[in-house]
Amino acid sequence: MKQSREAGNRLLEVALDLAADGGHIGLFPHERLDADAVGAAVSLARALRFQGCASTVVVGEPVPESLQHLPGLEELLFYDSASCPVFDLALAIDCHGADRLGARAACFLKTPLRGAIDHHVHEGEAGDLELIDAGASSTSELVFGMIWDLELYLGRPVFDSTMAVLLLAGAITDTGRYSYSNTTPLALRQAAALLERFDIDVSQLNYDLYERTTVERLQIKGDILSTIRLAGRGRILLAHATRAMLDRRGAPDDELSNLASEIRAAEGAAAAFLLVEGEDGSIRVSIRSNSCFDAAAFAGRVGGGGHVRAAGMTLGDLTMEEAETLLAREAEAQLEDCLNEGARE
Ligand SMILES: [Mn+2]
Repeated sequence: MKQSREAGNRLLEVALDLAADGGHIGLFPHERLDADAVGAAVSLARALRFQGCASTVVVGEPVPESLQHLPGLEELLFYDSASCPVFDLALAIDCHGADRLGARAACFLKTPLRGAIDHHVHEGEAGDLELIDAGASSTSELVFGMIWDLELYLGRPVFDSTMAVLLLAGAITDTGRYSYSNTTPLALRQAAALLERFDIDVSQLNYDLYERTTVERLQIKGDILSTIRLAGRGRILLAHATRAMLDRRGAPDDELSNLASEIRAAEGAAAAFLLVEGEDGSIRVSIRSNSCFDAAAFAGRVGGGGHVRAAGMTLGDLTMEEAETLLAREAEAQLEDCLNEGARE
């Protein structure tokens, strides 16, 4: 906690120095934008801009339809390899570095001075300009802390209503509406502070983030739930969506990962896997876990990552059937191991 505050303050110092020198900061949220990545990035960019520091959020894809209700998105810069500037400081947001930036990695790496703000589990020491805190419920929580400290330092308000909605959206989605085990007193206090200061329609925000749906989405949800199969004596649940299934319903695949959490809710489930076929034929896997099953460790073995209870990875060169069989076998083995370990302790 103390360390992450120091790292945040270090980042702010560098940013304010850059502001004085006419510097330019680039913020790079991870690909497959979610509310936390975009909310944290845009909020921090605004806060820095108000201090006179040119700040640009560089994205590689249009904001998914499900997030277009968020404010402040008009300022996003769409990445274009020809025009991507060299920044004075480049920050990876809600990810640790270039590997989750897709095509923007080259642009990010072009800037010699780089840092990150992230709450995903990461091996190894954080660098000087890296605020990495796996104990934080969201990157929005970390950015809230930075802006809060900036206000204390400057002695005047920095938050605005756009940041308030964005940071709340990031916190709400990353904590599953303050229901996941990562929900901390701090996350709730931050929400309270934002609601005290700004007139936010929480009910509308929750509807926009969670409830708004379409008939196509309800149908594809039904299709996917009907594919659930069991492994590991019923403790591992796997479900999938092929391209053909998505195309048949004309459903976008941008918010299916919530379904993985729904599947995990089945009584007795230790781990839930949702496999979604991408347009390039690769298979994106969302993992949600209960009990001793470490989703981040599982995903990490094949280049994925995330959190203990929620992680993801991508598999290539496998059919859906092969991928499910492989995941079922590997997950059974990991579950056996962690159950045995627990029994020995
Ligand atoms: Mn996040």
